Amino acid sequence: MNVDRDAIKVAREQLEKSSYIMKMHLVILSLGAALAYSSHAGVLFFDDFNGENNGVSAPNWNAFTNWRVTSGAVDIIGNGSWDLQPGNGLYVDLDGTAGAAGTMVTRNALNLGAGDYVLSFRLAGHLRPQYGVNDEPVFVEVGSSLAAQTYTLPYSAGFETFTLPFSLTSPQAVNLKFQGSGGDNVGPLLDDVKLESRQVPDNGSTLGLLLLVAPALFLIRARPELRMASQS
Ligand SMILES: [Ca+2]
Ligand SMILES: [Ca+2]
Ligand SMILES: [Ca+2]
Repeated sequence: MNVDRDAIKVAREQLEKSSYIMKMHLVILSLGAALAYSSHAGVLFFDDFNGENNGVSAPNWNAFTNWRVTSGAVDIIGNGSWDLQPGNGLYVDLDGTAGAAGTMVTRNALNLGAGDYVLSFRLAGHLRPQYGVNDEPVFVEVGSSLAAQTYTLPYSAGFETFTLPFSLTSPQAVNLKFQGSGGDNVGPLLDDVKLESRQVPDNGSTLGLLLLVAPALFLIRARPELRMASQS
C-alpha cells in the first residue's frame, strides 16, 4: 500500500512539474509573439469614407472624420446617390459643387517610426461624359515630398488601386494629401485610402528577446534541478 501511495505521489509531482514547464513555455511564446507582432504593425490608417454624414452623400463636405479640406471643395457621393461606382459605399468627388476642386489633408498627422511604408488608394475617372469636361489630374503627396505622384485617369476608368511606397530613416509625423484640380464640379473619384507598414525596424529588440529566451528554454529543458528550483 505504501508503495502505491509513493508511486502516486511521484506521479503527481511529475505532473505538476510538467504542467508548470508548459505554462512557462506558453508565457514565453506569447510574449515573443506579441513583440514580433508589434514590430510588424501592418495597417496604420484606413478610410473608406462610408461612415461620413451617416452614409449619405453631401455636396462640399468638410466634416470628414480623418481629413480637412484645406482649399476648394470636395463632395461625398455614392451609396445610392450620384452612385457612379455602385458597391463602394461613399467615396469622394475631388471637384466639389462649390466650383473649385478640393485639397484634402489628413486631420491628424500620423506618427511613423523609421521603416518602409506603402500608401494605397483607389481612384476612378470622373465617369460623367455627359458634361464634356476634361480629365483632371490628382496630385498625391506623403509628408513634404516623401513621396509624390500625379495621376490622370481617363473619364471612363473605374476604380483602380494605386500604391505609393516610401521610407523613413528616422521617426516623423506625416500627413497625407490628395489634391484635385479644376472647378467644374465633375472630378476624379477617391476611395479606400490605406497606409501600411511593410517592415518596421525594432532596433533588434525582438531578436534580443529571442536570444534571451532561447537559452532559458534550453536550460529548463536540460537541467531538472532548475525546474525544481523554479517551483520552490
Ligand atoms: Ca467607400
Ligand atoms: Ca462634384
Ligand atoms: Ca473637374
